[in-house]
Amino acid sequence: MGAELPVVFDPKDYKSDLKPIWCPGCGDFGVLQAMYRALASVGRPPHEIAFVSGIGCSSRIPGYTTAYGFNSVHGRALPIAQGIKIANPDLLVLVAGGDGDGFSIGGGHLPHAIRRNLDLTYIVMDNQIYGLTKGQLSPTSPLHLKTVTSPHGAMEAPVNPLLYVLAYGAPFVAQGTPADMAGLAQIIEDAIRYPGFAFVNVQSPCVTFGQDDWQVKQHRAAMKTLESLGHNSTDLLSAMDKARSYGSELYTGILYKNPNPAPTYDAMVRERQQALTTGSPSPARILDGFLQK
Ligand SMILES: Cc1ncc(C[n+]2csc(CCOP(=O)(O)OP(=O)(O)O)c2C)c(N)n1
Ligand code: SF4
Repeated sequence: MGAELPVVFDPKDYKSDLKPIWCPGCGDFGVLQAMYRALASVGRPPHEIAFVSGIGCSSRIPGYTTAYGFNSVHGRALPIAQGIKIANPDLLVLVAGGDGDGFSIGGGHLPHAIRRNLDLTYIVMDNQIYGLTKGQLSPTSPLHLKTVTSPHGAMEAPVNPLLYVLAYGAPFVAQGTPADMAGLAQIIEDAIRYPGFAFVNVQSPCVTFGQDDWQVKQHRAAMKTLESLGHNSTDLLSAMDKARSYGSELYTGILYKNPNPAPTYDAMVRERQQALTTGSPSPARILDGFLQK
């Protein structure tokens, strides 16, 4: 008998029959393409992948893949994904959604997912606006931005997602843009391969309600790859320094990658389950104990 040939996947193996209904030119199209490429490079079959999202334009993304998908509840993608990973740690679990979903209504879940350090990849399509509900302010909208809910300009300073997740101890933090598809696919692949909580902030422009001067064309001109700057992604303080420029600089690549990954929560749960069941009496013996007079 000959040796079994390794299964090689193609990006189109992850593409579902559902046609995306995003507005033409939406940045999320590029994120989806980068995702297909990353998944093909990682090479896990679609039936071994669970893709969870919240609610929003960006949260439609799981439906456009052949992986198991759950387009869940606004702001609740992370708790659901954590439950799935703990129940079935063998699954590759991906989480995606918008900046509103992740940093506003779902913002309270993020620190806890980070401190538990489950082996998840969380991709936020950060368009600095609420797209699905037609252009309200989001937590990452820049100060003074005029929207339907801020006709005279936003009065709140934006959340800085990169600094926020670094401060909470995320072991893998990166940023990308669909303006650099190859770079984004590589970032997503690296995030998936990282054994722990990996966060990817994707600057994904909303062509319909987003800022006219912050679209893919402007990203292409503004982006600076961290690699070309000689950034050391194992240096947390340097990563925080770069993260401080969120909103004024577009750094792409891996900001931080902890070189000594900590044990993941899912691995610890599995270990504890094994420890508690090894050498324990069988259920039949336990039942016998109750039945004895
Ligand atoms: C509990 C709940 N509150 C509010 C909404 C309404 N809602 C749906 S999507 C959304 C925000 C969408 O913005 P974002 O998460 O940034 O995603 P985008 O559409 O921009 O990709 C809101 C407020 C909802 N569906 N459920
Ligand atoms: S409203 Fe914005 S985020 Fe939603 S599909 Fe259209 S361009 Fe994309």
